[in-house]
Amino acid sequence: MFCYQCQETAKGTGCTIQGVCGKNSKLSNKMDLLLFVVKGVAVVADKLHKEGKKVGHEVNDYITDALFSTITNANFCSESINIRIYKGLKLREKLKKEAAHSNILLPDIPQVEWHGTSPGDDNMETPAIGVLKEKDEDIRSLKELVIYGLKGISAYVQHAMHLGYNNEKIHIFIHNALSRISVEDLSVEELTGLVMETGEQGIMAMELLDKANTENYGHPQLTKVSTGVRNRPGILISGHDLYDLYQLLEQTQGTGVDVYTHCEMLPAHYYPSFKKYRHFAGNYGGAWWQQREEFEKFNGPILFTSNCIVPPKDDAPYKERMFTTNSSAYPGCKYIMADKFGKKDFTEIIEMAKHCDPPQMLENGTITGGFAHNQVTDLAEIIMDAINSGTIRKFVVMAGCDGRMKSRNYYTEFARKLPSDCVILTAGCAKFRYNKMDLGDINGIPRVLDAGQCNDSYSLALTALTLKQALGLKDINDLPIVYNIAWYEQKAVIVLLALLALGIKNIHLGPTLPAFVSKNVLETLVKHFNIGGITTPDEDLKKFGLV
Ligand code: FSO
Ligand code: SF4
Repeated sequence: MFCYQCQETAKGTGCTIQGVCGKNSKLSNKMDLLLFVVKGVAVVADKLHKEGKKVGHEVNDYITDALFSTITNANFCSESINIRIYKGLKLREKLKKEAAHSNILLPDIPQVEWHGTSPGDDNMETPAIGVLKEKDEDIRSLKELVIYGLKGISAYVQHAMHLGYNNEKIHIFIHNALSRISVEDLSVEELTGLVMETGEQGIMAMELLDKANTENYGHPQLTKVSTGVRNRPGILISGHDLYDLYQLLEQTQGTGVDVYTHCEMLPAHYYPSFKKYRHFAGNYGGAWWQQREEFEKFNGPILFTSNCIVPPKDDAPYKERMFTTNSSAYPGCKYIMADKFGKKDFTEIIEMAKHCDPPQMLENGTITGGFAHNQVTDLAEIIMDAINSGTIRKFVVMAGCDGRMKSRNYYTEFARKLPSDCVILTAGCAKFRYNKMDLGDINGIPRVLDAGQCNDSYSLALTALTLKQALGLKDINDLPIVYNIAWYEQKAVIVLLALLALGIKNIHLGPTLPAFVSKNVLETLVKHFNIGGITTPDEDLKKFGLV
């Protein structure tokens, strides 16, 4: 195996024996094979698009789901990856028939020609396909950067699609980008262009999901979320899919079971439509990587609607209470399938919950959030007054992900040491490093403004554009905003590419720079965007002009 797609990759270079995330080499190789098959489907779909043929929605569904299933911590189930491999081969053959019918010539490449062996064969003979097949380090780096960006886009688009929102242009781009990577001999310059285009599509994907979420559930509002527990059994829901949460809340009404959010589902509490459910009890625990300890204490069933799954220990008592859905899966855990209308039946989870003890209390406080673009626009006048009077001197975007590494204490320290005239803008699970600290407020504006999930980084970009307009600035980089972003997996990659596509410069990325960014690619990023890493909180506070 070779995988270097996330921040926690072994030795900061690549996992080669076993993934730090828990993915074993067999699963990793299988995911490489799935990506290989996905590329074949995309090549044929792209050819059909170019000849003006319509490609059915099953291709869009398949490719977004398959890419999402290979995101860090989304899917640990070899069997479910196998199913996707064979589904892809079948779909590709169907598309090839359509191409032949219209006399469309297809490239003669293994991704289009390979037929696999028998379904479920773990030792299937596979073509040489992994990341390292590309020998040129810079080309490999740029190709992987595009692929990781596409994985992030796929995740966001999938959540939007569940709510009935879609954008065909994004799918056509995904197919074309995968096809170009597979078929063409792209130069560094061409691939750099493709990376930037991926960022632009990332903005569209986040915009689509924002529209889907807000048109269905209203605009997030300033909200205090309880972190305590009640005395009834509960179901814990994690991940990012608001449609799953909606269905679960509907089905648990009047059952005597409460619903709690974990990690990236916390921002669901900010949406007006979810506030009406009296059994929507609060948020339980911290960031995704703390789940082993927290899930044990929760006592009730846990539903994963996307990443991030931490493989439970063999004897973990909560293992039999774990359920997955969408692109996520874990061996031995029950998978909840949607019917053809996207509806899910959560009866089994609810029935299980009824026989569980109520959650053990971990803490008893509140978390404040809900500062997505609409709420910030409502507060624009107060914020502008505070900027003009110098009460707010700087904003610091500290969006992104949290992770296990001790080095991430940097972000807690950084937030704690930030001068009192600075406000943090955040989104994603990175906030769990500082969102329970009392950092106070400025004229009633909390010093941590949480826009929501990682995809709500889109809101942070809109906030920056609103401020730029209000301050009459020509360049977004003239704003009093510093970017100090934490990354972990591929959704953070697309957020980063989207910010670059918006022309945002001077982004600091940590706790370490991506292993998949080669020396030369990094030099290009530094030259054009002045991207940098992090050092220590004290040094960086000085370097960023905050103290
Ligand atoms: Fe975090 Fe996990 Fe949202 Fe990611 S829970 S790390 S970037 O999946 O998606 O912020
Ligand atoms: Fe390693 Fe990250 Fe890949 Fe898992 S996802 S195998 S931790 S690089």
